[in-house]
Amino acid sequence: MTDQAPAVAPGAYTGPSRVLSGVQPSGALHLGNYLGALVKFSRLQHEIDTFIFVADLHAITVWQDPALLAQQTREIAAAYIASGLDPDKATIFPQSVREHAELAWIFQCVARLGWLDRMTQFKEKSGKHKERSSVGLYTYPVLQAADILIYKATHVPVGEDQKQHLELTRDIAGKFNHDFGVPGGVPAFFPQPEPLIQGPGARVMSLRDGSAKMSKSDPSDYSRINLTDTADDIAAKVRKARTDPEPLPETLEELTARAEADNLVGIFAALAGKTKAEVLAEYAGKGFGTFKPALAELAVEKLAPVGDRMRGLLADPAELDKILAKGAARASEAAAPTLAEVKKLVGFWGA
Ligand code: AQP
Repeated sequence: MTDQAPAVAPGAYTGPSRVLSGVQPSGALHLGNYLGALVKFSRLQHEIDTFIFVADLHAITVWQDPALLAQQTREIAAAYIASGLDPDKATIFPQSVREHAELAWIFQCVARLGWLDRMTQFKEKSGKHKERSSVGLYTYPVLQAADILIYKATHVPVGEDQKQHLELTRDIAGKFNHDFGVPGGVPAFFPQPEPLIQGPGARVMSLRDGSAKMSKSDPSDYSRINLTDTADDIAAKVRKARTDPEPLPETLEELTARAEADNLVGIFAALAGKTKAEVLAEYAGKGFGTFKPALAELAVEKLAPVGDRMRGLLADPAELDKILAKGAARASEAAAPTLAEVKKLVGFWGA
């Protein structure tokens, strides 16, 4: 047993590849969630066994109205399906299947306080009133490690803001393998999951401030494009997005120095399935008077059908509940053997 994250795991992980990720049911989904997470999920389901959950356990780290939480959970499930996840292919489920929380407790005893102290998201989210934050908000990355490792997931598609938490998951996996694995054991018990953070949609910034990430909790609705926004809302938000008076530059280097312009070009690129360089090749020298309407048109073309599909799915909550219940049963079935093995490795009575 050590207090440090071991530099190397005892052996390579040789199990099958599996994808896991999730989104919190804590408010309307926005373009950042869509590009940073949702579109990646539906792409991956065709390549790897995919588990995607609605993070209701994470959501309650801050206050959620109990009268709304179940409906918010259905909304995220609807957004998954509307953006292309197929419930017959991927497992779509609520995070509150019991194995996640049970493994999270064991991981709380593996993770070190010093590791959590370094998490920047807690510092950002707790702000100046850290002593009034829930303990769950502080330990949430440990639960996230359990979410991932209970399925021995090897790949985690997330936005860039989650990179540090993924590193913590890798540290927890490494330390568990070291402390409880078969001595010198090959293969390793848990994999060291890889974050899948690529493309121009990995970090979508606020439309009002190019230095802040687009976020559900930003008080200004004009800072984000919601998946349920109408075509008129989307056009108005793009038109009002903060920019500078210069035309778009020729090179990526010049673009990087202009946060707001960089963000809009990145959004265009992600929606169009192009690189930022390709977008600049088309729009360099043109002003925002030309670029913004083109971006608004593209955003409406890509997002309006997702919003329409979401509304259609939400009109039949019983069907969404059926999908979530089936997913929960499938998830539990996949998680139970890992939890049983973990209990045995830790040495619990009766395991
Ligand atoms: N701005 C973003 N750009 C790219 N990806 C993003 N994600 C979130 N914001 C951006 C990715 O979306 C997934 C789900 O996030 P979440 O709902 O679990 O929580 P979050 O990251 O806390 O989302 P928000 O919008 O920022 O919520 P609040 O305001 O409540 O904190 C993750 O993969 C995340 O990386």
